[in-house]
Amino acid sequence: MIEGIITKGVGGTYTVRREAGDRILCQIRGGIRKSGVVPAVGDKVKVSESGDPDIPYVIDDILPRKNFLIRPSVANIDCLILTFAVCDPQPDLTLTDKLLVICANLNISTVLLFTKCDLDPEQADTLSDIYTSAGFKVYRSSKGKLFSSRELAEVAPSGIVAFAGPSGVGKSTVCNNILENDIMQTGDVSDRLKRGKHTTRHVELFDTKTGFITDTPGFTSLSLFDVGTDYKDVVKGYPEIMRSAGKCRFDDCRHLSETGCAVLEDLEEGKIDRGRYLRYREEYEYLYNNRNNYKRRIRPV
Ligand SMILES: Nc1nc2c(ncn2[C@@H]2O[C@H](COP(=O)(O)OP(=O)(O)OP(=O)(O)O)[C@@H](O)[C@H]2O)c(=O)[nH]1
Ligand SMILES: [Mg+2]
Ligand SMILES: [Zn+2]
Repeated sequence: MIEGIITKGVGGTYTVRREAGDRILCQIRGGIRKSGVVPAVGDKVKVSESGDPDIPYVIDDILPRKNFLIRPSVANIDCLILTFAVCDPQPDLTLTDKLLVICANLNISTVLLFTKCDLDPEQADTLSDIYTSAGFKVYRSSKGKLFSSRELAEVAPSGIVAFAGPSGVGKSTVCNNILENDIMQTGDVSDRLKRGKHTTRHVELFDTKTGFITDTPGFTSLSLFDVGTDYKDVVKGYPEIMRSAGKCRFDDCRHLSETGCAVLEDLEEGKIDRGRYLRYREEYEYLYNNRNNYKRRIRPV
């Protein structure tokens, strides 16, 4: 059996890149389908010949996943680059922070990429400061100085790197820059709605000098409740709150209004960004108040 990695899946037919670098077309063995596991881009698989000249190989086995993100659907991510524009479209920091919570809980390492910094350098500085002091690695991209292969190699020296974020922020533009090829179609931001037009529709892994990148379709909203995040796990997306929490008087402090809460003290002293804190509190309270409705969850990520 030959091992490879799924780089693309369309209508039940999968493209697998073999170790040698060539790509083959595969169908999947019925048994896998019955087990309920849906193969995803990024899956490491074992394949053998199928005997069918149209789709000459068959996926016999999917190796255990290191992690799996449902939306975008990618397995075995080594680093997720959360991509947001500083404007056009305006950044939705609630969405940014929710994605950070999800990735932290799935053990997916993340960095932030703020794009279109040429359009509003001041906003770029403000956002970079907020997230750098929270404890994240932040990169910037602008017209004329797009996020590059050199920076990509710094983010992840090998493995799978996925770009995720809202529509129209420039994910495909950055991927094209890294691949030195206009392989991904890009689209304007709508003048009327001030939103992207969902130009990218599928997920595909491309070879880079260091591993793989994948562009992903943009998305607009996300519910931590739907993906099954526990209220106790919200804090994992907030390294700055976890840092201060070590000094809280009570071990089970929720950092809402408890006496001796070091997070609230650090917030008053300006050591924690108020916007970030308020988003933590809102999400914590929402999930806490709905904690008994978890059966309604769609499915855990
Ligand atoms: N000014 C400026 N415009 C940019 C920058 N990066 C991308 N754009 C423009 O933003 C628009 C959207 O870019 P795309 O790369 O298609 O965005 P996307 O994130 O892939 O969008 P979806 O595929 O819809 O999710 C295009 O018109 C790009 O030319 C940048 O750094 N500065
Ligand atoms: Mg795109
Ligand atoms: Zn506290």
